[in-house]
Amino acid sequence: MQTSVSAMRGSALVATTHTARTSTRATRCVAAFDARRWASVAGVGLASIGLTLTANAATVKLGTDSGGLQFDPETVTISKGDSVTWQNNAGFPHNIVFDEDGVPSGVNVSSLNHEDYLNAPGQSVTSKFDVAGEYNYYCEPHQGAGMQGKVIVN
Ligand SMILES: [Cu+2]
Repeated sequence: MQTSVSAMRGSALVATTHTARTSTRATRCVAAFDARRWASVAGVGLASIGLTLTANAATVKLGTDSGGLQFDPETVTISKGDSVTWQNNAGFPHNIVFDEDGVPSGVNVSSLNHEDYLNAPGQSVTSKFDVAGEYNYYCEPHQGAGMQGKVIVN
């Protein structure tokens, strides 16, 4: 019983927040205030709400804003079950390749790799990481230029 009630409350909060994002600045302030009041009524700390609403994901640019052949940032740290999205930025085509010796043992790299070249501006791909550890990867076209990155999964 208690679980379903709190699930409903969670949904209500997400709806409120979504509305706030698409509204004017003034409305957003009001909505934030409402959320704070809601939090105190429900006995939920604002800190925990913040954690819940923070997207559990990281985004990595393919090529730096200045055109460098690098992943930006080169290292991202996420939690188990989170995803990483790579987005074409500059100097493409790029791709995302993990080798078996660069990931935790037993991880199937074919579920992480995006070997097809990303050719279009803004094109993106996403992989989900379910096993803790360090994952090293590189871009095949620019491996010789040192385009490599790391995902740390806690
Ligand atoms: Cu590349």
